[in-house]
Amino acid sequence: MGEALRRREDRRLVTGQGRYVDDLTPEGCLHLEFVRSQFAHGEIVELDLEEARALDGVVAVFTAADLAGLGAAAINLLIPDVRPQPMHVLAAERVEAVGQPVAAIVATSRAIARDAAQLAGLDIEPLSVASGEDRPEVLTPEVLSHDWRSGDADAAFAAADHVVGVTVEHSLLAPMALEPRAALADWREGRLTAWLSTQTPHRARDDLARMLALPLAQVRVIAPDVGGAFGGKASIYPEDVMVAFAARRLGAPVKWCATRSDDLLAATHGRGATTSGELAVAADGTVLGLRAKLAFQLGSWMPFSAVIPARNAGRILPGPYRVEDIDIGAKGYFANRAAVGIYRGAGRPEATMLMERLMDEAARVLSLDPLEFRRRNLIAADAFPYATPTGETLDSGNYQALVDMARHHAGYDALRARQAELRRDGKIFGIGVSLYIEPCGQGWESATASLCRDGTIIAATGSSAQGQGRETAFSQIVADLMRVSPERVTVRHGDTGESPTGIGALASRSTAIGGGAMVRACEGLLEQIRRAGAELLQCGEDEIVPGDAGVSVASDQGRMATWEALAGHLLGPETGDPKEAALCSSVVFHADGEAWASGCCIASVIIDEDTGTPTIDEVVWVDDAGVVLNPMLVRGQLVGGMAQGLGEALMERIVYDEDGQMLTGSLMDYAVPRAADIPPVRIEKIETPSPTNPLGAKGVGEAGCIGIPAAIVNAVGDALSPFGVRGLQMPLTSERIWRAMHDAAGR
Ligand code: SMO
Repeated sequence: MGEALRRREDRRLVTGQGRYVDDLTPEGCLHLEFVRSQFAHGEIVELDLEEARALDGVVAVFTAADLAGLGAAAINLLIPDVRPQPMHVLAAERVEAVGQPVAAIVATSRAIARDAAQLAGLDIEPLSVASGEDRPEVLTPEVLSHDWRSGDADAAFAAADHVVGVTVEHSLLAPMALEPRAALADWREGRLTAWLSTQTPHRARDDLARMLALPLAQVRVIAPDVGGAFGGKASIYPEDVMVAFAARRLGAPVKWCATRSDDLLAATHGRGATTSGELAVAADGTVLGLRAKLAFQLGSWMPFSAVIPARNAGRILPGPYRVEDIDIGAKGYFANRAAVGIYRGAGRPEATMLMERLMDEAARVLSLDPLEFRRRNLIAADAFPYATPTGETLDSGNYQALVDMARHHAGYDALRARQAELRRDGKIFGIGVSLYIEPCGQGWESATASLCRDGTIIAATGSSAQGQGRETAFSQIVADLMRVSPERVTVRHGDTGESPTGIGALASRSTAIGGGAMVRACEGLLEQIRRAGAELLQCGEDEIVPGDAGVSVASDQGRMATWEALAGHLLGPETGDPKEAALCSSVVFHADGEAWASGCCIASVIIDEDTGTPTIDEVVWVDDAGVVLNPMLVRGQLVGGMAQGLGEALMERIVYDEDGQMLTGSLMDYAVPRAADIPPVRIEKIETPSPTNPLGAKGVGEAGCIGIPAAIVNAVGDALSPFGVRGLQMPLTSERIWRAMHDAAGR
């Protein structure tokens, strides 16, 4: 542990040996395609599928009438005061978003299914469209409301020397996985097997069983290789359920794979929040109070984690700062659009952006350096565990050290001097700072560690994988604890038929909680190995030493048994399945509270005067992910998150027109960062171990999406401050920046 072990997945994946859902085509596989609504809101007047049904190769057509009696998908109602908007697998009388599935067509080939879908006669009478904004005149029913209050915010604001306010608009974003969504289902001998591109296979199994009214034991969900998810594959979708239903009804394998445009239109979106806040500050630079209103668009139905972004944004809003008196309210609004769910960061980026923009505004009003102003208000390093005013417990951290290290590695004072120099030369250069905290999931995960007949170790986890290198990380844990080489360890995950129950790969929780479970499972297995080894080698249990070859006796290294011999001793001499378990330890690990990662980012940006194009000069970033298991995997996660964070700050945006039609339905119109957009980044770390799990680990998966956008936006704000430009909204495209500079010049 702690070594930059190379990813064992990569040879397979980069040589085209990966197996994603679309690579699986069982004998006799049928293909499903959807007829989708072309209106954002309306009554279905007519749905004529006769022509589609008559097309050669069409096997079946399904409408909502065929699905009567289907159960409901689960929604996680972690906060009260939610009016759940259920998922409809197929629209019945009414459509509520463009792209909503209305009918399903099953054919012998994908091309025929698509052709048949084009032949559907779908007539919709349009109705007025809710746009999900916090304005009653645009028909936006409120479906969620929650408050966090502590101390006396009114008194704090009354006592303040200065009050600053900021409003931030987060565009809707696409959690852009390389592999779009995909589902394949087969029904055999009364059992359903579904291969899904999912980050939560056990949850998907539970949903499919409930919705199709099947016992859990008759449903198996397998996540083969998953090409990214980022929150967008954490909930069951109408398409998944439809594929499973059709497979069962037809008694045949049925497959559906989304196109990129299908996903832009109908996969869950992220962000889409409008936040506004006020900070009360004293003349000496002390933050006294915080007020905020957070408005989240929730789209036309709620995926499992729909309320999580609003909940996360509210509960972490004060960030790493000491603020006792707070009044925070979050609301969620229905809209005739795709569902909005978690997307890498899930409310944390929204909280960080608002708080960090407020901190910059306050520093400006107080004429204090933004880094110095932040430092004065940090929670002290000796104050952990720290009870936040929103009711959370921050387990550990050292925010002063983050700031000091970032200041040092960025050469902050020299950077400010360089800024002054560049400005004298007429250049537009800005420096932006942000601090973030990152809660890394709650609850439990499970693991099973087994010694097999052939002397290998199988480590099965309830956690899942979507490309992060889970097999590498978990084999590293097992190898370290069992004192064997990682090659001896096989990691199993993502198959409800052979891995223990679990929550999945999300919320930056996999290493801390899933890895914590693996540690406990290995400890249990080692105990069994000591007992069995002592019996075989005729010594005390505490004399047994594990090693790559097998177990030996501490006082006499010559006395040893290979792993195979130990397994054979336990299982008996008869030959059997080489993967049969001779010893096995299963645990469900409940984390002792939540682990909180943190970090400090400093970004410098230069803006082209003629075009407004922002170029990030450098990012200097100090992250505290607790004890690091594999620094190379951590760096990959941080840089990947940074790329998506940069996308939010500078270019990404889903656009709907006022009729609810999507204007960004392909990658011709929706901009994602490319390799050339990624700036030079220097990443340093501190390690404050988390006391909540046996590894001392914290999450890293979402940090880049949380901390980086605020640093970039603050850097652009700093660059444009001499122009009197303030409060520019994301994405900070060349055009927006250029217009703001010119509008300011014209005033
Ligand atoms: S947005 Mo993540 O998959 O919790």
